[in-house]
Amino acid sequence: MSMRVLSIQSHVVSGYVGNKAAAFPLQLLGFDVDVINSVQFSNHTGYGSWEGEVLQGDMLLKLVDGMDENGLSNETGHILTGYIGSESFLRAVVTIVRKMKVVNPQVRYVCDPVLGDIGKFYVPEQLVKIYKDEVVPLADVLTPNQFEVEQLTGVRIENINDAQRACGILHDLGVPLVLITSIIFPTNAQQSQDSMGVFASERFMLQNVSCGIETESYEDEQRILYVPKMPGQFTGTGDISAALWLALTADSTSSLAQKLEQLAGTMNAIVERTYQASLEKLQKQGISSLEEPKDEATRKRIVRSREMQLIQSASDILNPPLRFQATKI
Ligand code: PLP
Ligand code: PXL
Repeated sequence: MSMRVLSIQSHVVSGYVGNKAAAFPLQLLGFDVDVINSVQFSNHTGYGSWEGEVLQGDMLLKLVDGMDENGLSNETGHILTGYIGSESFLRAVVTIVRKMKVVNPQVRYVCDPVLGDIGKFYVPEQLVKIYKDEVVPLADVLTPNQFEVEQLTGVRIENINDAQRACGILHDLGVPLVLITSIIFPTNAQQSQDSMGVFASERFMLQNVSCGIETESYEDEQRILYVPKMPGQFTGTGDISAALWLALTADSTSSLAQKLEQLAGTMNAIVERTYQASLEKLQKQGISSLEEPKDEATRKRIVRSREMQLIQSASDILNPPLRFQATKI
């Protein structure tokens, strides 16, 4: 399989979200990354203020036309998309993915359907319908969080059965592999208060021949593991985990459980390192990390202290520490 990824995501000058979060781990793991910046901002929007420009859908199509003129998009093996803020840009992405899949049916589309997080949208709500009707059927791999799965399927996820059922609906829409990057079940004996579930579901199509008649059936394989939830809000974890999941699932030699364990091991190491670094930085600045910031400048310093320690985590990306065990459902 081609080791070239086309990653269409945000660029931030300072910090690690979007392409700044995805390109480094992919490159470290041996992928060539063709990078299209959907926005160029000074920093992520969690700071509350930023400057920069947004790429329009027609400009995205032009860039890919330019690649086509030089035969460059033929080499793409994987397309990765993350946060997309407008209908026109999402439609342009759909056009590009369709076109690339016609030229090369082997291209894998890994889609992080960024909509929002528990109870709130980051993007216009109209995008839900486009994701459901046009994007999900094109995706080979989908990496939603709990809120996004609920929006895309209409299933409220309160227990493992609900997660299974929701993934089944996404499989029915045409996506063979779903990773729910974080789930908090309201009640679950296996899940402690400060942990969250990471859930993977893969559908295998089976061809059966019986009495000369060919029929198709399927089998779903599902695995879950639980990781500790670090206190505080971190930005960019979803972007890093989608990139890592692209890399892990490009390799067909390991099992679904192993991939999930490697993903969670690396993510936990990165978030843990980020959390410790944040505590240290804030302590030096005389800010208690748990207190509600009294002013905007302090809040921005806290957000800054929580930028992902991505570069510092290179060895955990190359050699995922195995800290958690996935279980079969
Ligand atoms: N933190 C850890 C430890 C994880 O394993 C993952 C995903 O695998 C995430 C965070 C990503 O969570 P989210 O997509 O909600 O940012
Ligand atoms: O991590 C998602 C993301 C992507 N792009 C931009 C963002 C964020 C999160 O805040 O601000 C520009």
